[in-house]
Amino acid sequence: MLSYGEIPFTDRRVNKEEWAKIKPETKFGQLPRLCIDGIELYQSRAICRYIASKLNLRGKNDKAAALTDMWVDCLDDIRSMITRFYYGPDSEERTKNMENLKNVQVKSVLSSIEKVLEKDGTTFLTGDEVTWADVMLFAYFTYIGELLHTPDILSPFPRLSAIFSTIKKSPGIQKFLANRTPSPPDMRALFD
Ligand SMILES: N[C@@H](CCC(=O)N[C@@H](CS)C(=O)NCC(=O)O)C(=O)O
Repeated sequence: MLSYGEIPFTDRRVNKEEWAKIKPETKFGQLPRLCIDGIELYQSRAICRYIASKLNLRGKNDKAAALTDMWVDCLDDIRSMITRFYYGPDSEERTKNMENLKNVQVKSVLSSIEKVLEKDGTTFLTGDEVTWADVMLFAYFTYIGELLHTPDILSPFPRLSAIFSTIKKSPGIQKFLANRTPSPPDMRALFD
């Protein structure tokens, strides 16, 4: 969200040892944390929503903002459906679940969402203007594409793909992608 809005920031990553030192001083014992405007903010969606407010991406009125929040929660459900199994230890059950998520469950949810977009006939998730839900769609599906090793996961869904591409082409995201630290093939390595 910060990159999309071209708001300069310091992206501080911590290793396991640093995290053990920092954790007790965090509000809920978790990251991410955003220090901004004299406040210390936790919870990723609350953080993104705050930045979205600064960028006028919450939706043009209360109804549009509610629909935008709805889409963000809907996308977050897909992320959580995957991460629930992804971050578990290797097992036959995990392999089976991941295959099923990749080949059946995620496609089925995406197909339902694509139908909703077709029916609504809007360019973006909430109407014809970009909102933070569209930026989150890009962020979530970049992450999900990496988790499932299927970067083209949205390609069978033209409306979702079009939103993803529009956000990807924005100057802030192009800069972010050019400078981004590559993710490891198995994201569980980040927590070793
Ligand atoms: N609901 C929180 C979840 C945050 C969360 O689960 N953070 C994990 C990393 S992804 C964490 O800080 N884990 C370290 C720990 O629990 O020690 C959010 O969206 O920010």
